[in-house]
Amino acid sequence: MNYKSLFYSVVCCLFTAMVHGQGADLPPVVSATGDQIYCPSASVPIVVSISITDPDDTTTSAVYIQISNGYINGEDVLTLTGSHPNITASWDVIEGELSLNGPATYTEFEAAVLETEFSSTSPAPSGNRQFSITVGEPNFLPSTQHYYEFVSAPGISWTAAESAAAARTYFGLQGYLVTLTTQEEADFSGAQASGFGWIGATDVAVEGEWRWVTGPEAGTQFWQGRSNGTELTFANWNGGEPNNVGRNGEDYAHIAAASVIRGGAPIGAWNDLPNNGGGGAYASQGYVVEYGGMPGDPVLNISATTSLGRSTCHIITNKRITYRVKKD
Ligand SMILES: [Ca+2]
Ligand SMILES: [Ca+2]
Ligand SMILES: [Ca+2]
Repeated sequence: MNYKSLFYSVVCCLFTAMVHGQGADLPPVVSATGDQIYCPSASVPIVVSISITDPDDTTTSAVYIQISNGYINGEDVLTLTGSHPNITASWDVIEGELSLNGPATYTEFEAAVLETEFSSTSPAPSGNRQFSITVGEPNFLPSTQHYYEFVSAPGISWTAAESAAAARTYFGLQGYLVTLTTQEEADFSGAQASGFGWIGATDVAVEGEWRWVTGPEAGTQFWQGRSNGTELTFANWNGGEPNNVGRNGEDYAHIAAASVIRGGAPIGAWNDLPNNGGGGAYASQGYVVEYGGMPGDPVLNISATTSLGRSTCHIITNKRITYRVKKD
């Protein structure tokens, strides 16, 4: 091979790699319609139409349908109806998420999503609902358009977790140790971690200056001081935290286990720890990775959202039929 043909083959392969992204696995594209009205004591499909296309696959392992906004635990349920021999559904009451588990073809998943219905046991359900339909493992939060994933890695240090998160990608999106800038995002990630998980915050550079040091927010200070300190943007500390205890202090933040939440703090509240974590409920279990918002990320459409509005419906019954009328 002469230099000229070597040059062209390198350019060709670089170009091919750029066009096709990382490896051969291209993301599916999901779109859905369905902005419907819910009548109490009825059930209603969560979509009117659904389309899942994929340039290089015909099957996938799972589709997740989550009540991503307005979920009322103990009242709301998503149910798969109809006959879907290659798909089993499981309902996670904590996360408000119905998993449709295959493997099955996209066509089969489309049919299953079309026959997934929302219902509420409340005679007068309140508020609206938003549903997110996602192909893939990490959960999607419509308000940030980002994906979140807890990675189990017992014993991992914060600094190792930071590197490990940055080494992960999801359909070409750059991973980073999670940055939590709203209560919704903090609650969402807290529910996923369901225990201990490192997050992208530290005050190692200057004691008491708590900053996000990962992701699009890298460098942003969100808290000044200890537990009686000042919230500058958003913080979600556990009661009495951060306290920087011990001879060497505590400079790395994590989502605390539910068993140590105190002082009225929400599940998923944060604590500061040394780089290697602590013992018992403070022993490191892993970390939470966020995907989205980084420079150079590809544009993905692997989730779609639909919504459900509440209506005042009255029920008309005659001798033959019962039907519901939307009253608005
Ligand atoms: Ca974030
Ligand atoms: Ca500290
Ligand atoms: Ca602490």
